[in-house]
Amino acid sequence: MKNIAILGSTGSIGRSTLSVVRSQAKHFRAACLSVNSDIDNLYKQIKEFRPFSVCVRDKKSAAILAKKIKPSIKIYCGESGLEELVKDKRIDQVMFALSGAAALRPLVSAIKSVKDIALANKEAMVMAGPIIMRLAARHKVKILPVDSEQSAIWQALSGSSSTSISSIYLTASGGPFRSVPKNKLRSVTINDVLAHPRWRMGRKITVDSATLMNKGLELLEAMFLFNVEAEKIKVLIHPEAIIHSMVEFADGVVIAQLSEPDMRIPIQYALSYPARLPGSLPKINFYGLKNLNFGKPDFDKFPSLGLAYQAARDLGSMPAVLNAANEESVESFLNKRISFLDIPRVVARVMARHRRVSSPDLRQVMQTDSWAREEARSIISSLKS
Ligand code: MN3
Repeated sequence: MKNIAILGSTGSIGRSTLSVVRSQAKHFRAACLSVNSDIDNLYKQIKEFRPFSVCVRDKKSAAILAKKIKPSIKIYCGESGLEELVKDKRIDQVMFALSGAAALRPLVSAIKSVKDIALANKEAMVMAGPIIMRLAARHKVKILPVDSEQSAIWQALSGSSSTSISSIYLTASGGPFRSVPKNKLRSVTINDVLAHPRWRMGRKITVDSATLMNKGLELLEAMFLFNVEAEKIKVLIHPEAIIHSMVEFADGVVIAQLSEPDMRIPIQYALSYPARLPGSLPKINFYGLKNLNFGKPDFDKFPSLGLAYQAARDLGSMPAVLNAANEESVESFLNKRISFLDIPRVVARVMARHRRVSSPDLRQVMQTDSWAREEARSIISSLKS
């Protein structure tokens, strides 16, 4: 029985993780839960899963929750609360299902407390990949990828050394605007963006999927997780989302990972690794599959992808700038303060203004993150007026 802490338990990945825990109750227990603001659903989850501890955003939410649940369940609050929660000796593995840069400090804390990591959050790895990987190696902690593409690459590699890789094909569904002409993108609305063809996800990642920044973040994440340079990672549009990524080795052999597009599959493997558990997850019906299509991404239509490649060549503090400027722009787009096409414009301008630090430590990464957010906000307010 593995005790799992699930950070971000009411989000899309969090709920899928709890669904895996529910269906594999002999193997996993939801030992700790955390949410940002969804106290009502957290309360329902507490009643069903009876965790040791939970974490909420602030003292006010903690006080509301404390009146409703048993005093034996410890309540933490805020980012510092998450840093404390993950230290609990009873926890075996921490699922990072929360989105955004807020995952970075709790991730560092979990690694230092020698907890294996199931990583669905991309932003922390994009910001501080080399620091996280060094820290994990030092503490002998496994970082098990949950994102379907990273899980696919990890499974395709299954122990092969990164020196034998000739290319990684990072597959992309292409998002909701794959077949929409470029001149129509000017007028897209939040509702157009949130109608993703293949995956139901949180709002931030859904916008990132529409701009293809999601693939850009995955490019950076894959570089750090698997120690591969940007030039070897190719984005491949694959609308059916059946192949979740592939590795081509030096001898020309390609190993792909295929499964139904259902996040419970990579989530369960990150929790059960190295075992593969039988269960009721959906399986591919190859006899019903007519076509698998592949194509090149359109860098002209989706400038965010080119910006991510630029950050991937620059490295140092640049990926943290890309991430922070993108998070701020997406937030502003969701609040209807900027247009869809403004998102990459803002990111490009913040990157152009950045004076890169070549190998930043954690403190410099955090400083870069705050600097880039301030720059993005000031550019956004100048765009508006
Ligand atoms: Mn993905």
